[in-house]
Amino acid sequence: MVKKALITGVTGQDGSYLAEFLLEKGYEVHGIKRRSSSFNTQRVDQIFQDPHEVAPRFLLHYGDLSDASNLTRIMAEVRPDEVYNLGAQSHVAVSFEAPEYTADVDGLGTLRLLEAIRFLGLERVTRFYQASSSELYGLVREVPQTERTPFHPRSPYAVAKLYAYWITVNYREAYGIFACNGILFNHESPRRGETFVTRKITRGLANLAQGVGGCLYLGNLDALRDWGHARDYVRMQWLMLQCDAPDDYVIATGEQHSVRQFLTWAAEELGIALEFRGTGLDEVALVASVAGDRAPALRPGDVVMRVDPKYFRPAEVASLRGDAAKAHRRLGWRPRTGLREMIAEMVAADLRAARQNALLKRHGLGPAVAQEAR
Ligand code: NDP
Ligand code: GDR
Repeated sequence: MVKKALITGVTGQDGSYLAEFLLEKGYEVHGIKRRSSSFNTQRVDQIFQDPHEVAPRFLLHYGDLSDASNLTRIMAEVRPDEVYNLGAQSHVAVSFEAPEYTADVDGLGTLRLLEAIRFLGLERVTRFYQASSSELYGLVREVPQTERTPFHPRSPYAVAKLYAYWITVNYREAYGIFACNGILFNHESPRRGETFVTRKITRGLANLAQGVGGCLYLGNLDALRDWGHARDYVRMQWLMLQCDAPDDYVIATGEQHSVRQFLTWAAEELGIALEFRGTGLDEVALVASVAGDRAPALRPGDVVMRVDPKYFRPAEVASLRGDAAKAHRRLGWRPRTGLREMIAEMVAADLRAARQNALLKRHGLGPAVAQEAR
């Protein structure tokens, strides 16, 4: 029998990698996508299959985590062996601006899926993965963080995810559903949304290097994060649902770096050495030297980054570093891609796009490059 998986958030970074991974494993993959006024399936276009084919193995359904009847209907139609709940308003800063929506989608959305499993009597049929987050730890209590570290969420996003975490545990204990939380630390890739700090940096610097964009504006450069590669992390999402018993796992690299360090290494991939001057809100990053042919538009002394208080959060999460020993011990999981390797991959992808942008610009064509994403 071909296994069926249902993925919420299939159009996002993780959803697209997970769909590819499960298709390679022979699954029939169903994804829930939101209706939008313009196409929003770029990340899964490469695995699209003609729905008129006799037996397509990748199918998309319109849906929304705020709509219980819609989710229940899709669940009843698909009767999945595995549900991966990756859909979310996933931007921490945006959650301060849209707290109620974030609570509805990220918190109650999880409940709606679990209730659909229960309502349809699928408790012994459907395994459930919840995309929990290192943001649950919030205020630093201990470093590194493990499955036993107490939670102290610091944003409406994290508070919503805390509800989702506990409702997943509760449905496991109350109804015997095979439900797992993956407490994932930050993971990135060339498919990362453009407004998360890593992608904002790699995309912004690549455009600057090619002369199609202005200075990069960032917030807290001292924030410390444990950054891994999304491709490695979706493998673990699947592994968790293949165990004999459901449980919760931290997924992390165990290494920690600052936003400033990430910026420095991303610049190095473009042949740019940076010099930081000033402190706090007056800190800037200038080009110290340029080598090679990847940054023809930059000269020593050019300012590539300024700090903008707009990007500081009402409450910050200062330091995250995870200990994934349990995942290693029980599931044999270890990350495969190092941070420098991942930065090189992200910069290379954004450089290709930036060169194309520069070409379009030279011909008076093409998109205006908005540097100042969130
Ligand atoms: P993305 O922001 O790239 O993807 C989020 C997905 O959720 C998109 O497909 C988006 O659709 C969809 N979505 C948003 N709102 C709704 C809604 N109301 N109903 C249905 N779908 C919706 O996130 P990632 O892929 O990076 O992360 C996947 C999950 O893992 C998220 O839940 C995130 O919170 C969590 N997480 C992520 C980490 C990371 O570092 N990446 C770390 C820990 C947890 P659309 O494309 O239409 O916007
Ligand atoms: P995070 O990721 O909040 O950790 O949530 P993000 O990349 O947004 O921020 C990381 C750190 O960088 C600092 N920062 C900036 N962040 C953004 N977005 N833009 C900036 O200009 C900027 N300047 C500095 C932030 O303050 C923060 O400290 C991500 C999301 O994927 C969540 O869904 C997920 O749960 C967590 O990772 C784990």
